[in-house]
Amino acid sequence: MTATAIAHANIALIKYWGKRNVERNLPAVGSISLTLRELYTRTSVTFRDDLDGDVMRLNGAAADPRALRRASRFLDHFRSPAGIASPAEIVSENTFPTGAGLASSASGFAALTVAAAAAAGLDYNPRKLSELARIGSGSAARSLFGGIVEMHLGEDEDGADSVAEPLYSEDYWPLELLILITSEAAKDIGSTDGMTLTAATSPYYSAWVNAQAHDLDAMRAALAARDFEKLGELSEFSCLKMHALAMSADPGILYWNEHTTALIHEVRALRKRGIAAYFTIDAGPQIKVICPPGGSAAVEAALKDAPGVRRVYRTGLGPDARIVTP
Ligand code: 2P0
Repeated sequence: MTATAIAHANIALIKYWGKRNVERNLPAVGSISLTLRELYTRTSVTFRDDLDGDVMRLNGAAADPRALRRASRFLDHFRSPAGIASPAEIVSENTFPTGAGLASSASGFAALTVAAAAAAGLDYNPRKLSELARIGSGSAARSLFGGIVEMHLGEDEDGADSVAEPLYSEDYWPLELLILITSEAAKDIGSTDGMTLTAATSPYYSAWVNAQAHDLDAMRAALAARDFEKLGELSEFSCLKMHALAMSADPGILYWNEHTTALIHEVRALRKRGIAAYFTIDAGPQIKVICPPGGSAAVEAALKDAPGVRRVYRTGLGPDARIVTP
């Protein structure tokens, strides 16, 4: 009753922000993302009768009580169909900082899903695993799949069709990404709380939700044509729109620091000099730069010493989540 899984982080080009059902964690909008090779979570789950309750180690230390409670509740979705009453030991490691806008909940819940299902002896297909991962964290549904992935909004009240689907494998278009870390501090307001506040208070929320189908169509067309400029323009548009939406909540949510803003200008200045690069930003202050195949070395050289850049990750597109030997 033990299994170990790896799942890769992902970065959305067309962003998810907002839930249509908070309890079931159903998104209010679809999204499209890239799965990242170098950033991943490795998680082991062991169901053990000798434990008094669930225990979890995260990056070598006992997980904080909130993270443990969230993981515990999530594991009930596997214990219950498998008829397992035993507590679980969870051991999880990330190759990157946790909780700082680097999609740790995406790879974390995806890896936990794959490991927990295998440890519980549940033979679920990837679609079902994606549905379960979504209950843990919306973006985790996308981390089940490698390459380029679409998360569907879905229509079912129970969320059975709010699942991700692979659009293209990682070989289709070997895009490269740079992740420029400007702060390793955990963020003040998490994505879930940020989305709930935004939906409840932003005057722009319905406009955001209503425009998403159009943005998804446009991104699918850019991907089908391997049109890098269009992909980049749409990514910046969706990113800035999402952050403008969050800023329009009451009180406004601002995930950026001064370096984030400066780096937006730097990326746009690079383009004026003929270097292909577009930014996107998630619920944190890090800048992610999308580069065409073979293009990330020049962008890294140009940006790695910019003020406020503490660390740089460079990555291509990664594979599906999977079971590994411990
Ligand atoms: C995304 N983000 O599409 C968007 C853009 C952050 C900004 O999905 O509440 O951790 O667990 O479903 O998936 C981060 O939010 O939120 C996220 P929950 P999640 O990648």
